[in-house]
Order: sequence, then structure tokens, then C-alpha cells
Amino acid sequence: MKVETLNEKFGIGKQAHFCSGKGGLTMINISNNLATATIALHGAHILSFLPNGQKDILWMSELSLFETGKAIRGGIPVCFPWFGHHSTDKTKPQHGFARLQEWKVSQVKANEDGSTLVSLLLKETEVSLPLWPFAFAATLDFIIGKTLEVKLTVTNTGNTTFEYSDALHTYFNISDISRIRIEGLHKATYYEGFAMDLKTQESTNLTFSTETNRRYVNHSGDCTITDQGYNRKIKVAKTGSWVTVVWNPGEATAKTISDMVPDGYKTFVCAEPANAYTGIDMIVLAAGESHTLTATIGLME
Ligand code: TA6
Repeated sequence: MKVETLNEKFGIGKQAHFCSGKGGLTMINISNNLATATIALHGAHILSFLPNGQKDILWMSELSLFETGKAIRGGIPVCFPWFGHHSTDKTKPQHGFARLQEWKVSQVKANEDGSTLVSLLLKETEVSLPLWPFAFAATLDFIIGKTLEVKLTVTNTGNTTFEYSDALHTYFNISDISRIRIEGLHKATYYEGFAMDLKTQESTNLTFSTETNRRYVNHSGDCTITDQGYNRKIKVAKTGSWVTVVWNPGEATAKTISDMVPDGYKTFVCAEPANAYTGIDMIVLAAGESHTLTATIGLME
């Protein structure tokens, strides 16, 4: 749908305005009394979220691609219907196809509390079916207010049971990776990278001095990112998620990532509400069933 038509059908003055953004991708700019945000229809990908008077909560790579069929680096990539590599076919796109496809707008609404709702929809397509042969409806609801709520609901609209993994692969904007700590993972068990041994986090705080890529399993609690440099605490609350992924590539791996500047790793950390450990935390949906994963992200007073 053209930008003009989207504005006619769904626009709400300055509060919700569609435009052609970077790389010609269609985006919606939200500006209400509580926050501003930008969401690309490509991938249902939120690029920025600024509660009033604050620096962006989300990090965006200055070298990110903005191209049809390519993933955006930063913001919140939506990983679905699998997280990471496909379990049996490595030629299929990493983190699934949802972040590579343009989603449709189903609703934009000014809420009474001053926040703005944006609902986007993805169903099976000619692109998705060869990769994953199931009928589905995925809805991504964003509520842009004092906090950012992101809700991914997947419904099995076909006749056969399917399983999937998912993640809201959130890149948080931080002052410096050496000046943050994450709380909420004490005593949680995790897998590091591709290692198969389960470890337990003994420390109260997770701090970063090297590459970190952990999947905390059986973890459905909240996390808090305390940033000494920006003097703020970001709370990441979630529902419908049993895995928390924490990722920072560190210096050496960052150099191998082409859509990120070499020291880009210093200014973000990913803390990701997910269901993402093959064999343990897949979501299984019979015909007609739905599952919802939500993340609520905001600053602690
Ligand atoms: O969430 C961590 C992770 O799965 C890492 O292993 C790392 O590869 C990262 O996601 C980024 O993946 P991407 O495909 O966006 O480069």
C-alpha cells in the first residue's frame, strides 16, 4: 500500500504519520505526549523509542542496511518462526523470515491514556511457505507510551500442528558496555554460545568484559539494565517467554559484523525475551491455537 493511502486509512495527524524512510522502506513515525518512536513495516521492526526527555532506549547501527530482504541491525528484530540457525537447514535465513518481510498495517489507534497502538500483521506468503510450510497469522502490537509494550501473537490458522521458536531481539542503547550491569539472572541456568553444558550464574549482576552469548533457560522473570554512564535503569518485563537471551559480540566478533562499526559493540547490549532453545522451549500450537510473547520496556524512576 502506498504511503499516501496508509496515511489516509491509518494516519492520526502528527501522532501517527507514515513516510518513506531509509532505503525507501515504509515507516510510521509516532509522536504523542509521552514518547516518540519509529517503526518500519519491513520486519515489523521498531527502530527507536524515546520516552519524553530521554535518549533513545533502543540502539541502531549506523551501518545498518535498509533493504528489502535484508535484516536491520538494531532496534527490535522479530525472530520467528525460529531463533538462530534453522535446526536442520543452514541455508534458511538466520532468525527466521519474519524480520525480512514487509508486514501489513491492521490498526493504528490513539489510546485514552495518551499512548498509541500500532498493530501489524504477517501471514504465510509465497516467500514463507517454501521455508516453513504452515498457515499462520502473526500480529505485532506496539503500544508507544511512557513504556514500550511489544506483543507478538502467533495463531495457527491451518489444519496441522506446528512448533516454532521466537524472540524480541532487543538492542538496548547504553553508554558503554563496561559501565552496565544486568540484574535478574542470579541463579539462572544458561547455555553459553553453542556449548551443551548447562551453567549457573552465581553472581547477582551480569557484567561484560568479553563476548557474551547466553541463553538463560527456564527464565521467565524480569531483567534490569543499570547504566552508570547514562545514569538510568531500564526494566525489561516479559510474559509468555521461558528463555532470556543476552548477547554482546565483544571486540573481536564485532569486527566480523559488516553492518556495524568495529566499536559498535560498546554501545549496545541485547536482552531478549524469547522461546528459543530447540527441543526445550519451542511453542507448539495445534490448529486454531495462539501464543503471545510480550516485552514491556521502560525506565525505572
Ligand atoms: O541473540 C544472539 C544471536 O543469536 C547471536 O548468536 C548473534 O549471532 C546475534 O543473535 C545476531 O544475529 P544476526 O543474524 O542478527 O547477525
